[in-house]
Amino acid sequence: MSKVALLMGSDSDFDRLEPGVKALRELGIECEVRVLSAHRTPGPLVEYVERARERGIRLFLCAAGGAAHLAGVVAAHSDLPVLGIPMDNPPLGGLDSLLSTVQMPGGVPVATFGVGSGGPVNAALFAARVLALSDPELAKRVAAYRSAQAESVSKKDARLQSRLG
Ligand code: RP5
Repeated sequence: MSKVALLMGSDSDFDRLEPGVKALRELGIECEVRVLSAHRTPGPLVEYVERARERGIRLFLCAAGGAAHLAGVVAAHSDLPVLGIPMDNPPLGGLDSLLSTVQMPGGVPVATFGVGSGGPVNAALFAARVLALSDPELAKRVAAYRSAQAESVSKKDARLQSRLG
């Protein structure tokens, strides 16, 4: 079974990443969740990344804040796709993380997601869509997720209409 790895630079990132973990679980995607830092644990990070493919990892989701080098370092040590999630930390609110993650030099790709609550969920859904290209059962679950989301928005619209009279 294909797996993804969700790496974060600190456990202080986890609460904001949990919706992404929830989306992966809802879609039945196995996920290894680890705290591994490009700066604080560079050795264990590289060791983990270099052994990931043989354990069935197919994509990395990498979340970090501030001088966010996690996704870039992972992409430098692996040929697997890397999805970067910039964390919206104080004092700069995530612009620092966004630029550190997105502005990679040519040759070392990191697909970077948005700052804020959409980022972790969208990274999870993007990972699901990539894996679904070669997994028809997952493709059905991805389609069902999108339909359920549309239905939930329609219900919200109906509630708003009745509230407005
Ligand atoms: C980054 O530094 C982490 O990803 C986190 O967003 C930030 C702060 O980490 P802590 O000081 O809270 O451990 O590497």
